[in-house]
Amino acid sequence: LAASQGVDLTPCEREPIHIPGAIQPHGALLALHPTDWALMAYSANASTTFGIELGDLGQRPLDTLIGDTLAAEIREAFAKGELDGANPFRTTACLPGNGVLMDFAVHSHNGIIIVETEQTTPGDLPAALPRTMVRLRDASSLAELGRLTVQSIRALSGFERVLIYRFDAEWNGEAIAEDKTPDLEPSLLGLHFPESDIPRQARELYARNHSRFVPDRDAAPVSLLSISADGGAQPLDLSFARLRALSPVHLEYHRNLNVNGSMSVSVMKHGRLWGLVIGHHRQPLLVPPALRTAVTLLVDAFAMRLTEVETAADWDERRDHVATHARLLEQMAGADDFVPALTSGPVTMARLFNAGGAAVIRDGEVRLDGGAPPAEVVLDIMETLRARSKEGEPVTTEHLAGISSRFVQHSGTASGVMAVYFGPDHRDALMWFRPEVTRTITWGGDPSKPVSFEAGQMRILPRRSFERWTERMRCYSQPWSPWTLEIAQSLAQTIDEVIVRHQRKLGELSG
Ligand code: BLA
Repeated sequence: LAASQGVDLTPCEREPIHIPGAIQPHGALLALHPTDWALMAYSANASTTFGIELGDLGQRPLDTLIGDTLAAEIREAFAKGELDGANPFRTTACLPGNGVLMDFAVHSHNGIIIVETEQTTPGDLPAALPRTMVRLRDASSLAELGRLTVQSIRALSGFERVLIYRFDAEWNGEAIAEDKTPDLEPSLLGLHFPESDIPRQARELYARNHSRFVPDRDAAPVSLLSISADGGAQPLDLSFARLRALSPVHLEYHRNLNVNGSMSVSVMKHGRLWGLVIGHHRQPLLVPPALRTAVTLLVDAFAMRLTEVETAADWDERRDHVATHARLLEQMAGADDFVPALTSGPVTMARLFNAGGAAVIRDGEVRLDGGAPPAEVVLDIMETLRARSKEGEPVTTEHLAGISSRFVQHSGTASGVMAVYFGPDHRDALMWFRPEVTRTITWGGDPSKPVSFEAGQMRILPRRSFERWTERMRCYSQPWSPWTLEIAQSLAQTIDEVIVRHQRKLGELSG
């Protein structure tokens, strides 16, 4: 799981996707020098777009290409420092050469002004947008927020499928919300994909530039031509260019997925890439510029509500756990012996922490509750973990097999373990076990045949991805949130106090 944190880059991570030397053909690009506004580079389709002879392009000042007014606006925006790549200058204007209405996005990056333009039609933001925003504002859970987001973005954009893809701590991903046309099979909801499907440099770029639209996967990219004296020694950095041609490797992935038109819009939370809203279309799909803006606004609205609904969900889960914890304390208070009180009362400790099972170890004796390895293995795990813990500090692991390979065979019940210690010299313990994560995935069909897709290309790559993900996640459990440890420790502390009180009572009796 640590592969992505190392310094070694995989071939996928090595592709310099920010300098492809080409753009997608549904627009044209001009790169200008900010001091004299001279043209440094242009896309090979620029002469057609601007209605100007190719040979003349380099000689023409910006004003004659895009009009005096727009050129002046861009210069002013640049002077005010308002050509930020993440928040480009946007406008529509008719080209002086041919009168065609164009959408413009202009930004400056690494000291170069990049003007991108594509044909558009007059129109306002979609009328449905305000109502959708209100619905998103009122959503009370991640599930509801996600569902509303994918539904409204699909309705707005026309994609056949819209997904919310959430990254985990290791950058694997899961499709947590989906809206799709009924004849698009299979559903990808709940499927997991490995970290490598969206390599590191892509994630880093997506954290800075928040959207990508590919209207036509198979459209031949248009080369960038340089007219600077040095022949363009530096390839033009398209990190923030909306027309950037996407990686051919990734386009191949989409070919295998039977996806043609696509989009991905970044969901940012606390400055970090939390996930993507992904759009799929089997045919080419050109989402007009104004609708693209609407889509990105909705994704931003989703992102702004995220922290709130996730925090609320976290609190709900915590509250349930606090209630269970309280029940366990009550059961212990009413019992002579706390071990059965924890493991065989109406509520047992395995109910906590989405664990498959739990155990109490006291004086070398093991009491199991739910799905757990055999008692002697539980003792072995306890000793192994204690050897790694300082002064009886609690231990959690989501990958017990990584601590010792002899536990691999128990990953079905104990891929992850939490142990909190109590008693004299911390020799006793409460333990919780979590199974291997792949077994806890909900699949529509037979879990042993997780992707029973029919023949055909579409079905193959996600399945391989899933298999790679499964391989990576072998012997891993879900990670333990910090608050689970707090509750477990509080339980162990109570037991310590109970024991101490009991011993004091015994002392009083004998004294
Ligand atoms: C990029 N990979 C991406 C992107 C997505 C995925 C969403 C963002 C680009 C976009 O907007 O389409 C992956 N797409 C998915 C997944 C689903 C989906 C998981 O629809 C599931 C629902 N990809 C690989 C391998 C390599 C790879 C093995 O699977 C490398 C050899 C590369 N993926 C790769 C690269 C990019 C990418 C290089 C960057 C594309 C770019 O922005 O230029």
